[in-house]
Amino acid sequence: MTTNKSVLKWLEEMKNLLNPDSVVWIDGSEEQLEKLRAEAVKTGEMIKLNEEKLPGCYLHRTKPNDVARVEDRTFICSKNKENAGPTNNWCDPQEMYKKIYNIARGTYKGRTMYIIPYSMGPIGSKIAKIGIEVTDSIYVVLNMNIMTRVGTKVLETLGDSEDWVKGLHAKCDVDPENRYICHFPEDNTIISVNSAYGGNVLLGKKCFALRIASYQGWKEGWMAEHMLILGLQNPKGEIRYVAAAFPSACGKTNLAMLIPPEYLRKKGYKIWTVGDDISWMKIGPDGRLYAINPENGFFGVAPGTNAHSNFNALESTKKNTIFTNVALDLDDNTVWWEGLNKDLPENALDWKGNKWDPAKFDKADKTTYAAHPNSRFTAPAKNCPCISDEFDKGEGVPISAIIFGGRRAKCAPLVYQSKSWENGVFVGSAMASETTAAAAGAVGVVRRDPMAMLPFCGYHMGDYFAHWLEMGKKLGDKAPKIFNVNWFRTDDEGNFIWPGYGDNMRVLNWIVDRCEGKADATETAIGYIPKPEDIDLTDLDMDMDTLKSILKVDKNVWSKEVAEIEEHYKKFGDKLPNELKNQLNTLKTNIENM
Ligand code: OXD
Ligand code: MN
Repeated sequence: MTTNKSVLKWLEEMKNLLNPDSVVWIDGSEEQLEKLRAEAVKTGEMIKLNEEKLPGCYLHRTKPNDVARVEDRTFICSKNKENAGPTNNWCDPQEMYKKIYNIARGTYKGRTMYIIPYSMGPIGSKIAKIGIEVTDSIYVVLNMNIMTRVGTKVLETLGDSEDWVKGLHAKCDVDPENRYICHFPEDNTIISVNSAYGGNVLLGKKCFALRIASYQGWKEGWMAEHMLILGLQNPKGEIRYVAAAFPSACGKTNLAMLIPPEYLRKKGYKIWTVGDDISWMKIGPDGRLYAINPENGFFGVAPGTNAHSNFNALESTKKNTIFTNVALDLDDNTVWWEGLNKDLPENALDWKGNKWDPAKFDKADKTTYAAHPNSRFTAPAKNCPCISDEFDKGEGVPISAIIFGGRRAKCAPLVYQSKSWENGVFVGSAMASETTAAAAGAVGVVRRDPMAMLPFCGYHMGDYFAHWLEMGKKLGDKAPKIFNVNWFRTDDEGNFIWPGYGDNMRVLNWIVDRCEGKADATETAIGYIPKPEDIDLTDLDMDMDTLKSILKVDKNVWSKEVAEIEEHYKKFGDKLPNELKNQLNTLKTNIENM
């Protein structure tokens, strides 16, 4: 398939290490993929779903101990511990290579080694990069085929270049005690053992497109961010692009595929999806920031996805999709998950493959759920009814605004604009949210998650902040404006006040208007908030006072917030850029003077 010496040399090493019975190059042809699907069905690795209702769709179940990313077993193995920083687990690279090679050694015996050449980003794009993943899992091959661009063309594009990322995945015994997801940024290498769950084994996604790529971006002067990208089309047909970072499972996929409220649709407003999870951004020839979505599909959380919350995502899953850990409706061989609809299936298997009893279903008890709370769909992006024309083009889209956000019941207002790029970097660096089911561990705890990159930044986060500031200097007055949103303010009973979903379009419109100099704002201690009358409430059951309540910046809440940010910043020690220290001091003074 290739004469690239660096590729062949590494593959030889991998073969010697893993000892497979056979080796198969993934060429990307439908014929080969179809054979693999048939094999996976034969061995029970995948279940073929109803061909009429869900053509080309399959269900896969992971082991119950392997259902989410494992941050405590994820390592950044830079030569120098300091370079991994305070937010990553670190291990000396030589020690870690030794440890995981010992775990992986010989484990492909009796199995096939699949070699997947893949491109993150449209093949040949100047912003795209190439990786090669070896795996012993057909599920991984088929998911990678949806999530990235795979096959012969990728190798042709790579040619003799040594600029590619090595990825080794070995399923081993799926033993959680010996599970390691390791990144060697200085070697462009990823190794994942003892897992078969998407986020840990689809190495193009979090491992390459965020952890390794963030490091590459730092070294090469670009950015790899945990951001959706959307295009907002106005009635004149103009499209403005926005990138937005939210911690896992805060509704990124929903925002990326938003359907505007009817009265705005009638006027001609529309959202186009470029990406739902990751954005690679480079400064273009005109000095603006251009973004591509390096992925080719959506690895979305299934529970809660329905025709109201995300019609476009649901549509995307209707063909050629792989479902993981959802319930199987035996009546018609389709899938089901909590929140899909109100009709609990009478005759279904739960995500573990056991008979499910709808009578025992208790919303408050997740152990009674039919689908795992972090069950997923892997759907081709081209299935999405609102996929942008720009999605498959390599040039990227010019970004007008960057949005940060998180789940904050009481703190951040519905939306505010930072006062400058530096101030925006400060806002991103202090981001916080409640944890969700996307990562293993406690759910519902508030944690700081700078730029939503806490689990994904492949180097010292202090350096990462400095890189953001540096990018701002390069961009100058062409820099995107930076905003913060919070859809999750709650009332005293804990109910969400803002309706969210499609109605978030009302906030996006204000953001884009601000970028175009068309909307007014009120300066507050934390940034610019909208004049309440500038958030259009047409057709919404919300009065001005309620809107004002979620635009409010509360002195007591923010004094506490400042103290917490001070604590959070201590972690970064000397690496915390002075600009951010100054930003924090300014905020502190502003709040004191409120
Ligand atoms: C995801 C995440 O996208 O956990 O899966 O962020
Ligand atoms: Mn994500």
